[in-house]
Amino acid sequence: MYTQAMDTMGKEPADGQKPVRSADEMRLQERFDARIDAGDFIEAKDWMPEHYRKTLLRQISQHAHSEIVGMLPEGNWITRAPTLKRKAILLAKVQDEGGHGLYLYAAAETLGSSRDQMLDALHTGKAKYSSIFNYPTLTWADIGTIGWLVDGAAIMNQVPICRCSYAPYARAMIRICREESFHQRQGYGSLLTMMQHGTPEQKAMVQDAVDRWWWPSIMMFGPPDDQSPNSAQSMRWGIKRVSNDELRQKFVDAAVEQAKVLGVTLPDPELKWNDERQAHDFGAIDWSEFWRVIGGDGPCNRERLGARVKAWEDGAWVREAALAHAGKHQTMKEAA
Ligand code: BYC
Repeated sequence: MYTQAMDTMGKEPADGQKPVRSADEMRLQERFDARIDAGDFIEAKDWMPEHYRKTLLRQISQHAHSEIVGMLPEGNWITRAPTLKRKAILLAKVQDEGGHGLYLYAAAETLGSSRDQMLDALHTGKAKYSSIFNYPTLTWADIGTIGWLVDGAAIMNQVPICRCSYAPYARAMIRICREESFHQRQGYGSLLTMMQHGTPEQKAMVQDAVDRWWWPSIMMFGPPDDQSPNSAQSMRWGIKRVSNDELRQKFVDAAVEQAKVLGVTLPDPELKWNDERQAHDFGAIDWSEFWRVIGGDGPCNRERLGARVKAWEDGAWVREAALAHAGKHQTMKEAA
């Protein structure tokens, strides 16, 4: 069985012992902490603690894998988009996701891991990718709903990462977030067209897609703060700027208003405005489902990973040909 739960990147040694550090290293650590406290950005060439480097590598590579695996459920609908306009938009969106993956792999490479190592971790089930892409896209309305809810959740989570303390990640995120807002709007626009001009069947299809994607979308922000082992340290280092629960709450509050305009019902009978908190209360999330999905046992985990591994194996001849071509040119240059 494929699992996403074996990633060891970014973890302290198993025996919990801290390595002995020299006086020089302690000075470097103090300087690093002072820079983080002052809100400075850290560049690839700067000294950084090993745990900071590994935490970033874990998060950025997981993020890159999510973009690449995220192409699969949407790519599945390119040939079946209802109009040429929608097909062109979806093609552009899926291509953007591939680009996001490449920016992020490049940012992760600055931390000392090769692309081959990261892809190997994905293909062997050691590295995680976002839980959300282990759910199936059953109808055309799923594509609009992914744009609205999944890209909407991604923007909510990723805008604060534009201020991440690690500069190469922050720079990649600025470009990604610009494109994500187009993705969110095209999804919402597509659903709005179906809800305002569609047949009763099309409207029901939108509601059904929202019913299936709502809970997995709010799980995307990760476990509750008190069950999030990485949050405290990542917040201290300025890798994460806003907590999982705070982002989830902001997303729910925004989505409630958007759902009203769309004319769909969010599938949570406990969702209601709380005047005291000035935020919406919402029902209990089924965290056992979340842990099961990230543990490798979601509806499409095997299919998604199988598709990535197959694409990698089928593309071997392209990589070999590109290397042979580059080698030939190098030899010709040297001979000239
Ligand atoms: N799915 O301590 P926590 C997109 C893991 S791309 C799977 O809170 P952290 C898009 C977590 O890794 C969306 N695993 O962790 C693409 C940790 O396990 P490990 C991707 C999850 O890192 C194409 C454990 O649970 N976005 O939207 O502080 C088309 C405990 O969690 C998830 C990013 O990657 C999850 N949802 O916080 C359309 C954004 N949540 O590694 C759209 C960057 C948690 O300790 N990443 N886990 O074994 C982040 O902001 C953070 O990594 C997270 C998790 C908020 C996701």
